[in-house]
Amino acid sequence: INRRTMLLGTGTLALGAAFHTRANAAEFTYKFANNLQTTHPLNIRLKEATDKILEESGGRLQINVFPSSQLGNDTETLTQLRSGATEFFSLSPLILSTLVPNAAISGIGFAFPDYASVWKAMDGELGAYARGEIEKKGLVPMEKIWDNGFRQITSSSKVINTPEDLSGFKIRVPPSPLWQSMFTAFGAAPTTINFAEVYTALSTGTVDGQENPLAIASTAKLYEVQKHCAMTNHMWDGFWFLANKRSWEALPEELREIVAKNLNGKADEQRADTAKLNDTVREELTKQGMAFTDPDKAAFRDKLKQAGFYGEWKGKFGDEAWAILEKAVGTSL
Ligand code: X2X
Repeated sequence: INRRTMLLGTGTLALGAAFHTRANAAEFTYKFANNLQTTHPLNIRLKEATDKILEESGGRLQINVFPSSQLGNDTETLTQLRSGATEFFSLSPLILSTLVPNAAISGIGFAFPDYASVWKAMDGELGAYARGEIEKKGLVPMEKIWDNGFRQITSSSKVINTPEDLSGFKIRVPPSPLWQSMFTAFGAAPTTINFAEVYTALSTGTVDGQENPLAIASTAKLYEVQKHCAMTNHMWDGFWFLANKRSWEALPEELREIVAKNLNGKADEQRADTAKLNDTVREELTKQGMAFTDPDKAAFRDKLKQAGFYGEWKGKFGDEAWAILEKAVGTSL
């Protein structure tokens, strides 16, 4: 008896415990990474969607959300998504362009005049084109892109009113050739920094400014380290919801349907929340001490034209992609 029985007993207990845990755990436990704070509409609506997915799957699929770049910065997380270490990730089309070059086409400066034209394009032919490019690289994009917003330029000291004010301006841009190119065309001095490191870079003075929609200036508390904001609306940006292909295909069809239904289904509410926040939060930021300017946007667009920005990117994206963009926005760029 003794030793042998005791070991056997312990073994049985351990097995029993493992079995018990198994019975309560989901059949699939996946991670969803993103770079935004929990207070941003993307995370609020994403939490609602993943709660619904758990419920509607009868507890079979649990998607745990990791906000604020908890699993790594965007560049690192894209690598994890490709290997399957992270199953889901929401990413700007422009950062995704480091893997899928033509995904960046929706981020061309001043392409969209308003949200109506954005959603028409992204839920239409332009979005379908981008998703096709993403699929070719072995990632699975959800049908609906979520909103980040129209981007504005903030600065720690300098007031920005004209494109000339950007001359030599040390500005952070996300890791993407298109962003680097746009701010080089403006005459600024852009530095590539992942969003996870932006607050620190601004507070230590590595860079003097950054550009993001107001919803992010607010939820990421950039007003603590930035003084001025120029409402340039220089481009629109969103978040593709991406899945690792093997992880996606490992889900039975009925679970894939539940995921797609809920992630796509929450997009409209998230877009409405974000647009509203981008619209209303200026007053809040003013109270926090930020000073706003409303520059002539046409001057900034002209600066890009003169610098050859549009011609250069038309060449890079190719005539086919450029034609889809121009058709979507209804003008020649
Ligand atoms: O990195 C940024 O600035 C952000 C949060 O807007 C993106 O994800 C592109």
